[in-house]
Amino acid sequence: MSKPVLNYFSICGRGEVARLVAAAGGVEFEDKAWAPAFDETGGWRQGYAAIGNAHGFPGVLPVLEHGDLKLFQTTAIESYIANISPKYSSLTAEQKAQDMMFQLIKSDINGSTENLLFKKITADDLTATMNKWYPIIEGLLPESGFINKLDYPTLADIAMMVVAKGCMPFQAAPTIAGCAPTPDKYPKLFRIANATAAYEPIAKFIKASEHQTLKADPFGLMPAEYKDS
Ligand SMILES: N[C@@H](CCC(=O)N[C@@H](CS)C(=O)NCC(=O)O)C(=O)O
Repeated sequence: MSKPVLNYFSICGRGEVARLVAAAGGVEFEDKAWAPAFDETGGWRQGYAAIGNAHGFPGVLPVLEHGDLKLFQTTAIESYIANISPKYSSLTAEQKAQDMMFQLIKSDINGSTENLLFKKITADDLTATMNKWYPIIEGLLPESGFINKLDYPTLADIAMMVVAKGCMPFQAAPTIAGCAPTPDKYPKLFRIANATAAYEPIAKFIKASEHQTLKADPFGLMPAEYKDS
């Protein structure tokens, strides 16, 4: 069968976990990035809605196309890619459920952080939300190793890496709001994020990524040192 095609904007957002799990799981895919993601007004550059609409979906991204299978909804796409990977398809029900729990934590955080960037909530609102999320995540993470106790990262670790390292909206919004997490305060989150980013297939993918989507910062919201963090 042909390679899966992932349609998403050329930023981190709801596309990066799918990209990284494909890389980690050895699933060859086409990373069809809508670039530039934004127009000069700061809104999404128009035209992308036709991709989902063509399959009867709402006009949102990500959309995955793989032969006859068309999917929207981020979590479904992430899990599908993991499940067609030889590396992840044999995970136990417990491991898959654990992965999905962290995928959905990431998804909730995506919603709150983008709400600040789209000015739907205030910096104080986001700070209150994130000051609950970061300690909860820290409390759930293991002292050593990856979340599913394998010697390689799974979707859960990748989702936490994106929360800790992804620019838009995961780090950009907390940075604006003044509530960005630090390794001092949340050592387990950053340990897992760093170990996941260092996993060879992931490190290789990030290095080669055409639009550097993980850390893409189209509005220049992040401090200079962020790129090397
Ligand atoms: N529930 C969907 C939401 C998708 C979504 O809202 N995507 C955003 C980008 S992160 C989008 O396409 N926004 C453009 C729009 O709403 O017109 C999912 O989880 O994939």
